This record gives sequence, structure tokens and C-alpha cells, in this order.
Amino acid sequence: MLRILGRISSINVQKVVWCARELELPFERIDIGGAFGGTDTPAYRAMNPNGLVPVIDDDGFVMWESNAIVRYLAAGHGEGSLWPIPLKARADADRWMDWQATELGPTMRDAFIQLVRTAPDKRDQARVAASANASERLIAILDGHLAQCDYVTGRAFTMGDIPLGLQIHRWLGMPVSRAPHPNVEAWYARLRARPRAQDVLTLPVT
Ligand SMILES: N[C@@H](CCC(=O)N[C@@H](CS)C(=O)NCC(=O)O)C(=O)O
Repeated sequence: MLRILGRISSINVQKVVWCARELELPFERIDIGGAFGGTDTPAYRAMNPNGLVPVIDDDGFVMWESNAIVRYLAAGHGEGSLWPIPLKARADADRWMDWQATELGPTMRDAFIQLVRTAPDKRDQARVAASANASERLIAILDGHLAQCDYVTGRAFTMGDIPLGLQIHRWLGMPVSRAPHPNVEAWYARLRARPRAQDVLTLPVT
């Protein structure tokens, strides 16, 4: 059976859990990382030398890096659904996954760390403002894109929606002032209505 190693409070673990649920894959998740610890042991480092979560063990195939794991599971079990068959649709899903990992995620990180993981009296408001303002500019790009489609690659939900859906879940769960982005909000509501998103898109942002 698929084993997912990582605490569920991690956005990167949430991607893998949501993907596995969408694909109806049975899995076992083990709490590792954060307050649970366990990422410094030689056994864990042998699986992931970065000492980060998530890691999967799929019948002996060990893999780290969340978006790559989502692609692996989608390719193996979701051809024509999470894994679009037309090359251009798949490239489009890939593009939005990479944009989450390299642009929106890192841009939002400072605001998240300061507002959610730092005591109010220790917060660096300048970092919050810079991160939040830059995030707003990126979310406006996503909003413009979603004006033309229901999901990031078009009419159907794909793997491309998973990392970004969770990033926007984080944004909407943070105590930050936000500009309205009606197309992003409508898309997020569509994601939240998915039965297999229930256990992740309802998690508190911590
Ligand atoms: N690029 C990696 C990043 C993984 C990562 O940063 N994981 C964080 C949690 S979101 C982590 O392991 N933090 C340390 C911990 O939880 O102990 C991925 O997408 O899998």
C-alpha cells in the first residue's frame, strides 16, 4: 500500500493526500516532521536527504518532492483525469504546478510565517506587507487566467489545480487584508465542493 510520510499541517503533504484521495488510492499516512520530529534519523535521511516532508513509499519506490509525487501518482492512476492526455493540456497543468512551487509559494511564504507561525509582538510587518503585496500581484495573474476557464487547464479538474488550490486555501486562511479576486474565489469554491477535497481544503491554516 502507498505510504505517505509527513504531517498533515504541511501544504506539501496536503498536495499528496488530496491527490491520492482524488485518485481513490488507498494509503497510510504517518505523522513525521514539525513537532512530530523523525526527519533527522539516518533511516529518514536515507529516504530523503533533504530531511523534509513529504516522502512516499509506493511498494518500495521511495520518492520526495511534492509536485513530482503528484505527477507520479496522477500519471500512474489518473490518465485522462488528473493527468491530461493531450500534451498541451498536460504542459499547461505542469506550468501552473511549477508556478506554485517557484513563484506564488515562495512569494507568500514570508506573510505566512509572520502571520501564522510568529507571535504577534515578534512580527515583522514590513516583511508581511512586501510578501502580501507581491502575492496579490501574482494572484491577480491567476484571477485573469481563471476568467476564461473553470479550472487552471480548462473545463476539467486536473493535477494542476492541486498545488495552487492549496496555496489559495492558505492565502484565504491567513489573517491578511485581501483584494477581491472573484474568479479565484469562484474556482476555490468549486475545488472546495469536491467530495475528495473535504479532508484537506477544510484544514485550518497553521
Ligand atoms: N520542495 C519540497 C519542500 C518540502 C518542504 O519544505 N516541506 C516542509 C513542510 S511544508 C518541511 O518538511 N518542513 C520541516 C518539517 O516539517 O519538519 C516539496 O515540495 O516537497
